[in-house]
Amino acid sequence: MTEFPTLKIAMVGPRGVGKTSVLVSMYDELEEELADYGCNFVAENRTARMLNEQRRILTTTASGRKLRMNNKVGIKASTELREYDFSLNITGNKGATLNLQFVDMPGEWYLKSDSKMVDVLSQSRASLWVIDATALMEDDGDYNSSINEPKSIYNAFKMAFKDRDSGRHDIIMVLARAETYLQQDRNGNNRREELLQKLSHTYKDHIKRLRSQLKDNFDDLIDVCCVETMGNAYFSHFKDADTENPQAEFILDTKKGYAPNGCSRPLRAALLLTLAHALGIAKKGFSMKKIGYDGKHFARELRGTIMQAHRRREPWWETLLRMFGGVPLSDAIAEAICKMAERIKDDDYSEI
Ligand SMILES: Nc1nc2c(ncn2[C@@H]2O[C@H](COP(=O)(O)OP(=O)(O)OP(=O)(O)O)[C@@H](O)[C@H]2O)c(=O)[nH]1
Ligand SMILES: [Mg+2]
Repeated sequence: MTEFPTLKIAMVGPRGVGKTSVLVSMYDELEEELADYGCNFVAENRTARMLNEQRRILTTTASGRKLRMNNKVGIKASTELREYDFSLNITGNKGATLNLQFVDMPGEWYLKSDSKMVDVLSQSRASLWVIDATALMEDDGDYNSSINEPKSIYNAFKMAFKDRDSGRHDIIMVLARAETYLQQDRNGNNRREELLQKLSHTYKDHIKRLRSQLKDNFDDLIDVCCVETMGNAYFSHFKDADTENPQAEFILDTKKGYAPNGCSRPLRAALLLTLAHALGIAKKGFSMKKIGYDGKHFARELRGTIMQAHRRREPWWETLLRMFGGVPLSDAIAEAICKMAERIKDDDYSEI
């Protein structure tokens, strides 16, 4: 049996935006969600140990009353490249699995255009570009450049893909620390649309340039989703606002504690986009937002395409068959994929 290449996903973003935290919370949510689909999402031993340790820190941080972004509390800044390995298979089947690897690098590497970072990015199938939502939204976005460093990230993508002439790379923009803007007020409204508009407005030039320079590697849409990594941290103010190092301060909801929400969205997007492209159903302009309008329709289309590929004995079918351990195809795979797609809600994704 030939090995299915690992699906490699790079975590992208400067220091302290929450890359490592997103990974921890994503695993916590996804493990549960995929179990509902009859799938196993398993962290390799080393990965599980690393995640457990980081989760412990995140949970302790979330139990305080206040949090200041100064790297004195909470998850420590990453100092080396770490690979987080997972596998995905159907419960009860010993067949081959889909292997996933998230590569988490120190944010600093993005600022100094580290060559290892460029290599990782260029070899990845997708990237989760983590953006601190509070830097975009608060104080007129004055600190967005220094906190989210859009220019450095743009340069990183440019360096990674300028010499690559084929192969897709999906970018999923992940708005982290977003709970302040997703909570509902008394009238049931939230500030999600405002947040998405701010993102669009602030990043449109960078995205436009990325698209025009790297058009063979990027589709015209980039997916966006919001995540709540701790789920209980609400923005209060910027401390030392007039210095070079403004630090956001958050009030934590102690009753709620660590309550991640929406963190499985980025991986769901990466998985479904990979499947959709591999199976050829993703036409130009395809995005998770489009799927989001009608998850059931997408599931049906995906199921039909899988069947056709199976009949024609195309390689992707073989891969999918192995991924789900040789279970009678139509039922098990279509079922898992349908459930995954149907779960997508209208407000899960947006596009830029
Ligand atoms: N307010 C708030 N803070 C969070 C949240 N999730 C994580 N943090 C805090 O943000 C800090 C930085 O997060 P990390 O995940 O280490 O950031 P990173 O992008 O991996 O940073 P580097 O490793 O330095 O590149 C941590 O100390 C966490 O305690 C959240 O949802 N809200
Ligand atoms: Mg980190």
